Amino acid sequence: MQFIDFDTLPSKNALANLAQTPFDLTSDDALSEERLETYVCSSAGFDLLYATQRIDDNVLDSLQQMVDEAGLIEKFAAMKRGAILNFIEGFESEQRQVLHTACRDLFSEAPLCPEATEAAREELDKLKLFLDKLANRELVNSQGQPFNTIIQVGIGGSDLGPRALALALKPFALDGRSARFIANVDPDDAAEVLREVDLSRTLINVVSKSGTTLETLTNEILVRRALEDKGLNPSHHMIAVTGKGSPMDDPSRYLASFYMYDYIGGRYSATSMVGGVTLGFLLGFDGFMEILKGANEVDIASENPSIRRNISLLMAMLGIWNHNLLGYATCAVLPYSQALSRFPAHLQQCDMESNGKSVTRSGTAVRYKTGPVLWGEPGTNGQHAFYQLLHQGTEVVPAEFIGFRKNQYEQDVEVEGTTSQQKLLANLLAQSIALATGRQSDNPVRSFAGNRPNSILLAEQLTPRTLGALLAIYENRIAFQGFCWNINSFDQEGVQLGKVLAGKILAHMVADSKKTAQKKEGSSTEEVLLKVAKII
Ligand code: G6Q
Repeated sequence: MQFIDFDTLPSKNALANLAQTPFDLTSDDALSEERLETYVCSSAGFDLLYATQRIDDNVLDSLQQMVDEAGLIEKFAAMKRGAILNFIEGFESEQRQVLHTACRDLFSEAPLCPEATEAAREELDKLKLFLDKLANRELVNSQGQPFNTIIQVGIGGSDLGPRALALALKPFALDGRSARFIANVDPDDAAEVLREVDLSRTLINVVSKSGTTLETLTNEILVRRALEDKGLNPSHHMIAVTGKGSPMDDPSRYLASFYMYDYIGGRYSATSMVGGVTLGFLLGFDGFMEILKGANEVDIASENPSIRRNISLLMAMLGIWNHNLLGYATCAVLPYSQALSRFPAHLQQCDMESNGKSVTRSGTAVRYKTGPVLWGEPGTNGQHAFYQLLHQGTEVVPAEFIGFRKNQYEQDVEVEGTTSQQKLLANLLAQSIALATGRQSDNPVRSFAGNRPNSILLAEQLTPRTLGALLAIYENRIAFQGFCWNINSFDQEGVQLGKVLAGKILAHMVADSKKTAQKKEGSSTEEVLLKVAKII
């Protein structure tokens, strides 16, 4: 496999030339019927409508050339087959395979990385058994009642993905079941959740790949004490998901234990047991399998070498066109679905932790921009807030809209001739067009420059299957971009730094509090800051 720096790809020059005069979306009839029909890519239940990007066939051809020169499909396929792609050449680095896709490669007779899929299958079998015992009431609380709530205790990758998915799929929850999350070491995070649940009917799912994360271990103890305070036995309520051999790998402390593996990065772990236990409890085993099915469909579709037929690849390359060639610094993800309210937060981690890098695979400083700042909020709420800047600000923000033709509960109300779902979709489409075409007026206050690139990802309905697909579309988009920038999207030294610093500071705080106790005096915030600066 050849690893080539982004700025030495021959197509980069052709694209730089094309970027001098990108397609003008504000020109007369720019969004013709023909253009709207041409720039659509469909697969795994999603349509990507991208006529509102500043592209034409020449740009697409050059982006395709870039895909081929950088060997993006070859690298993606190698990743799925278990190649070690979490590495930096010549320097100490994680040196691991990247196999989150193996967790969902369960539906064909010949999985691409059989050992990893077999390991995933073993955990799924254990999960099924556990969920069956809960369903047939073999496993109940001390009063013989079924558990109705699960609290996932974890942070970062052990929280964001499962939380975003659980929130998005509430309408598909089994009767009476709910999922809650505690992540922050801020004690108020736990306090708020704990006061709202009946602990006697609650399972606590502690999730930490390393089994050493300060926030999670602290919150585990906090919840254990809360259970004990209510006279409940923690080992009858607590579940663990962790790496083999981690400090949390002690089944005697838990009602059930599940494993995740070092070849699955935290931010890519929602389809492993990190998401599986909580989502399986909430949706049932079959519901979780539907998520895996949707993700697997996209993983397969993402091997299509044609940029015009592969949604993840196309989104990756449109992102590179906007960020590296047109120079836009951020990217907004705007779901027109309240259920996806935490999805941008999950993507923010997945994308920015993966592609927020400054060295190439050979350890040299990159000479080009890598991952953009990614952010977002659900529409239409955002329209009444930050869309002002999207329409008229000096910063051009490429936008990725996400929408569904049908709402989840299928309950709706018709007001003045349209349903709420129709209003939601109409708003999405109107925003997309308005950002692209702009509006000229003699009054500068009411003028909209347009040419604000965006695309729409559209599916029928947000179900476990479509959500699995949506998740994988973005995961694979992130991988493609990282390959194209020739960076390692699969390590996270910035996060590790935070963990190390927190440990150091806390060790000093413990030592200090002993001294202060002897001297019977406290430290001012400024003194603490000064000490922290010295420690770091
Ligand atoms: C994700 C990151 C990071 C990680 C958390 C929690 O890719 O590595 O967000 O998931 O720091 O780590 P543990 O699961 O080890 O507690």
